This record gives sequence, structure tokens and C-alpha cells, in this order.
Amino acid sequence: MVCLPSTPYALVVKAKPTDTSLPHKFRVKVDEMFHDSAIVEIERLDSTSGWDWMSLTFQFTIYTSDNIGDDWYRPGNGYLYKLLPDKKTQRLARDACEELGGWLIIYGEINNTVRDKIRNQYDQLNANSKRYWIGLTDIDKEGEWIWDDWTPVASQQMRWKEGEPNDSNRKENCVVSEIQKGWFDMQCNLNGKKFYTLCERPDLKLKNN
Ligand SMILES: [Ca+2]
Ligand SMILES: [Ca+2]
Repeated sequence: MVCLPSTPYALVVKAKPTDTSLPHKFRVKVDEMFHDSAIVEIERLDSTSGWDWMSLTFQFTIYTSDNIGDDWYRPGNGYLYKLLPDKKTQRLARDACEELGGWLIIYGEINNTVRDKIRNQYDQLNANSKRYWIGLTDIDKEGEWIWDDWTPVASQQMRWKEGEPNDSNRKENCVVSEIQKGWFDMQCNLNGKKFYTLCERPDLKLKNN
């Protein structure tokens, strides 16, 4: 943990087993923050027994303020959304969201009501804007789809288009969502294949209340 001059505005923490082949799903809650440490509660959700010990890897995202402008969409689920104006490869799309304090949209915990709101919000845009990267990949192990918050995708969360994912040329490890149609896998960093970027970030005002 880094030592900051003052207590951070907010902290987002994610956890996964260091051995990623182990089954896992964690809820991580930040109880208290200080300028040089934090108290974090970790709850394992997928199982209450079966492992005596497990080595965990954490990622901490520190927010020093919440000055983000007012062009983020707020559907009321504790997160904010923003569609970036130009098309990018997945790697550059992911970097762009990180620069904004977020990540590519993760549909893991999004219920159908919020999913419809997000879809309607961006459905007003022209057809070319309707394909965007989502935070889902099977880059570590072919066919094992993991959200970028390190939780595995559940079968009821999947929205694959017919015939997808097909891992074309054995190179497709990133995912594009097409509004109204579903997901397809695609090469992460192929220059000719650029799509829009839908970023998600925590609604820090809500989380701090
Ligand atoms: Ca793949
Ligand atoms: Ca494909």
C-alpha cells in the first residue's frame, strides 16, 4: 500500500486467487481508509468450505477526488457510464477507461432493469456507435471467460450472438457487445478492428454517503 499525504477520497479493491485456476468469487468491502493503510473485508461468495488456505492477489485503485465532469450516465446502480467518441482497439479502449478512473463495462452484477436503461441510453446513437468493447476476456485460458473485475462469467449473464464465441483463427480473446444483438469475441489488438469504448466507474459520491 502506498503512503499518501492525506486519506484518499475513495478506494476500490478487487481480489483473486493467485493461482487463477482455482474457483473463486469474492466480495471486497472497504471498511475504513487512512493515508497509509485501509481496512478491507473480503467475503468468499462461491464456497464456504473446501479450502484451508488460499493465496490472494489484490488490486487497489485509489481515487484522490471525484472531479469527473457531468457527462457520465447514471442509471442508479452505483456506477457511472460514458461512451467515448472514437473507435479503438481493446487495449487502447481499456487504457482510456483506466485514465478516467474506470474500466470497460462489466455486465456481471448488472440486473436486467439497469441493462435495459444502459441499452436505451446508447441505442439513441447511430448504428456505428452500437458496437463497443466490454470488460470480458478469455486471454488467460481459452474458453474460460473472466470479467475484468476478476469474477468468472455466470451462464445466466452470457449474451453471445449465435455462433459466438468462435475464437476465429484461435486469436479472439476480447469481447464486443452489439446493442440489441449480443456479444461476439474479437482479436484484442487488431488495428483494422476498432470499436467504441463504454467505460464504467464507481459512483463515488454514492459510495461515500
Ligand atoms: Ca479466445
Ligand atoms: Ca468471433
